[in-house]
Amino acid sequence: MPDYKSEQIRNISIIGHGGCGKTILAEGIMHATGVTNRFGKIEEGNTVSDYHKDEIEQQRSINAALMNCFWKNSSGEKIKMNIIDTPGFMDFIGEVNSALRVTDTSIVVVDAFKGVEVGTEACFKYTKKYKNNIIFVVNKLDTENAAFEETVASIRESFGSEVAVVQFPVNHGLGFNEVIDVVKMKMLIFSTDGKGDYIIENIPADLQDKANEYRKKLIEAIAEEDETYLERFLEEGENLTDEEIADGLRLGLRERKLFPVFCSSAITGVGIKPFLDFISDYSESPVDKPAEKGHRPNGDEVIEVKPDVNGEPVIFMFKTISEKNIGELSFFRVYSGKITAGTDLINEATGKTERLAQSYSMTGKDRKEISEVILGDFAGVVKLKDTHTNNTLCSKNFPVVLEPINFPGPNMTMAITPKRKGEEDKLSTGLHSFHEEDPTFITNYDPDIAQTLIHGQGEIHINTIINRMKAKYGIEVDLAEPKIPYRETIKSRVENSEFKHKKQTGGRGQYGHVILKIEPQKRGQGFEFVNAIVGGVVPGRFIPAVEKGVIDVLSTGVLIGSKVIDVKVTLHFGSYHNVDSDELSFKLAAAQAFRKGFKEANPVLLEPIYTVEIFFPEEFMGAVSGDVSSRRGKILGMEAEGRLQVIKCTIPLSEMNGYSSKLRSFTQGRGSYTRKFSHYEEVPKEVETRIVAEYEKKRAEEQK
Ligand SMILES: Nc1nc2c(ncn2[C@@H]2O[C@H](COP(=O)(O)OP(=O)(O)O)[C@@H](O)[C@H]2O)c(=O)[nH]1
Ligand SMILES: [Mg+2]
Repeated sequence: MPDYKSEQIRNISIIGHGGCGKTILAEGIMHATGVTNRFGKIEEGNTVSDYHKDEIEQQRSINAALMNCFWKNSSGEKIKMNIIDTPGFMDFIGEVNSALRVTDTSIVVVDAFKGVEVGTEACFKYTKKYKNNIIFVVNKLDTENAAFEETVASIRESFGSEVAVVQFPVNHGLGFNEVIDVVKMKMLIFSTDGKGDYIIENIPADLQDKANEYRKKLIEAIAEEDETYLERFLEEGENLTDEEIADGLRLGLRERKLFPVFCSSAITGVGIKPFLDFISDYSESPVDKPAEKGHRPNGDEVIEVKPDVNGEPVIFMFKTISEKNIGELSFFRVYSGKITAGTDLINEATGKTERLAQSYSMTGKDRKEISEVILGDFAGVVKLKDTHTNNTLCSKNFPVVLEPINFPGPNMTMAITPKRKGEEDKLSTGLHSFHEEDPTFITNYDPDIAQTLIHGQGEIHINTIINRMKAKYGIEVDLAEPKIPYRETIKSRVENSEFKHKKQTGGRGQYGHVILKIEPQKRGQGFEFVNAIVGGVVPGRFIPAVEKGVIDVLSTGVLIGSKVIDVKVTLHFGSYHNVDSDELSFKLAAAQAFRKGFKEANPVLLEPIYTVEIFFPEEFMGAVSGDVSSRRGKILGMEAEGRLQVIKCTIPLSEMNGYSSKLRSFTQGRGSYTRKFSHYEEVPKEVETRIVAEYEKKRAEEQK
């Protein structure tokens, strides 16, 4: 049994734009709380969280990393902290999503020079959905150009008046080690050896006014949270008691009415301990959380899963990783009851029973066996039969499926083939296992274009997968833009398209003769075959062969080998030979007659058109809309959504190559888009001519 209770657990995610210092902050926390004796460095590839080979090589986080440590709150009670360090790069936003889904408090790290960045906003957006308590940490205050006030201004501009400074730096810039705490109204002087220790002194006289000013603002922010505070504030001015301030901080944090701002230099350990104190004292424990929402496995009726330490066990799988010598490792949070070694649970996604033989407490790549996982706690478990990210496992007495993590849809699609023939199956196995680890990576085989496709968040995401494929499975691959699923159809009618298939070679000959009427159908009406033969000029037994002959051409195409759609074919005349006619002859005759008639019937190419919604800051309007036009796009509407502009338009799929990277690059990373198949439309003549010419050239080369 662990020596802490669920009330003593804090589940924390560290989020923010790439490079603001999240991983080092996590490292600093591990060091300051005594988990590690050595302070890892990004450049040396030895941090607790970035331990995967690709993370060390790229010097950035790719996977959310789990770790834990112990701290004490102001009453001397032990606090267990489960911490998830998340990657900041937009391509790995799925990892941020999973982390926010299962943590109660988020530390939002902001670079003291750069202020709020694209990634800060992108991550913060998800904290609203999962209602995390928020703490801002202005990091890298030890850098020469660190600008605290400007950074706070940018935080307030992006995230609102709830932002309240609880600390400000005294000597930010090189050598930074002093901070004024405006809750305690003291000055904290830190050691800079990474251990995070500090001594407390009185606020120097020359900083007293500034401290009073910040304290006043903090108290105003607290007063605004709640009627009772406001009344007290109006009566007493800034003289709320310490207790009232503490209650106000607690309430503000939980109700997201107060986003306190802390100071740090993660790399020297400065500032870390005070915000650990703050989280320990004020932020929500798992038992403070409202009930989780779920539903019965076979119904929609909402069921509440209360954070009950004695409840039936319910756990939620938030991440799966595949480790070299261990195999699959799944991380879960307990949402009701507790888990002991050997607990049998049902995976409601598959209906299968899973035995949780051994659970582990995780810190980076290190794991420690634990005998019991209590309500609210995190743990890892190895080799479950059939359990993946987003699955709920529960006791058979209380079947429930918890709300899944809502992963963002893909932004980029590529066709993938192994470089070496014969590795197709191995490649497919690998791709599917990557999907289990990372649900934002998707793979499928598209029979329409006969290609295996992979979908991801962007170029870096896809490249990461490709590199892993090589490292883990030894498979090298080629990537290509997916083929466009063009369609072929006709615009006018041909009354008589005739073909006589006749062969006289020695013994029995071949004879089939048909006349077809070929006409266009309305879009979406599909293919129709009509038998209008009278007087048995084509005997009934050959009619199916005629239809088959036409259908074969529908799938192989006439112009560029794409599917033919929306045509009506009527067989209305023909002839046969008593001895030589057979099914094959009629099939060949019908195929030829159809091909010939199709070419005469004003054939056209159709291309898939997507509805696209593009989100971006106003200042990029010219660039975004100009780019849409250059892609043969048609703008359907524009509107403002919050601080962003939205363009709704249609764009042909064939014009969307590499769109996600391009949009990011000309909106400085701030643009994003979603797309959805809409309909098929005729390809403009000049484009069609080019496509047909390319197709014919390629065929000619293949036949050489
Ligand atoms: N000077 C300074 N550098 C820092 C600090 N925190 C992180 N860094 C450096 O900033 C870079 C990015 O840090 P990292 O923790 O990987 O950022 P992440 O992408 O947010 O995880 C690394 O080179 C770190 O050593 C800090 O407080 N001060
Ligand atoms: Mg990192």
